[in-house]
Amino acid sequence: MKRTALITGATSGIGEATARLFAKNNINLILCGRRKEKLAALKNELDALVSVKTLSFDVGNRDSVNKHLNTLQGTWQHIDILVNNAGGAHGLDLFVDSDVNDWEQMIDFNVKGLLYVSKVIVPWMVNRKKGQIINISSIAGKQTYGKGMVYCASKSGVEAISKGMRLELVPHGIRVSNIAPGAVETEFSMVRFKGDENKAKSVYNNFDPLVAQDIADSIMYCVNVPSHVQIADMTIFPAAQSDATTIHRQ
Ligand code: 8X3
Repeated sequence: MKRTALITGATSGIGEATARLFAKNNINLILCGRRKEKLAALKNELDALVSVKTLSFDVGNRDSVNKHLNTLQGTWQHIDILVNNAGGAHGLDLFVDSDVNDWEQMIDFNVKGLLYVSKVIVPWMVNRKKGQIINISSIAGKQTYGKGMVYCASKSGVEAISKGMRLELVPHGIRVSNIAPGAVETEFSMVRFKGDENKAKSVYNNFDPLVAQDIADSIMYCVNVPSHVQIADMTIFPAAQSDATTIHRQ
């Protein structure tokens, strides 16, 4: 039987690449994101392969999350795979110089948004006694770096949530995978640097960064392992990276 996946942050980067890969692998899709036109374009592209539903909302807005996810009825509630991917970094500044609005966004999206979405979907998985949750964390969740304190804190939060979910959900037949990428060239740095293209590009200068497809492939691996296997944690770097702040550029 075809599985169904719900992906947050499906309009770009890792979420979009995962949507395409899941469709190719015959997994029905519920695509969530803020940009309606991008969701519609993706649905249009993937409709020929699988059933696709789109929901446009902001994961950081609890009422909106509840309202939109609760429009899912019948078999659309039979979600086999939840990919908690929405989130991002805002700013790269010393704490004393950082903007409180940036903190709020990172905590609202990366931590609270993931929790709001999961609060609706997980009970449906518990009822069916099956499901897989893939939480997209970051190397920043495992290693704190200067100027990234709040982003790192938000991703440490994701790491803690993945561990907590696993403790509570394994008895219900639900597997939880935490994926922590290093440097992936997506819109990530454009968002972090608020549209400053030069700054964003310089993050990926003089080495081969990961691309969204690399992480989509890892997610695909996690959801394709046999049912007795649970990938608890994956950290994925480009070949040139050795920790959060060490990249061999040439
Ligand atoms: C993205 C990786 O190293 O910029 O989460 O924090 S990093």
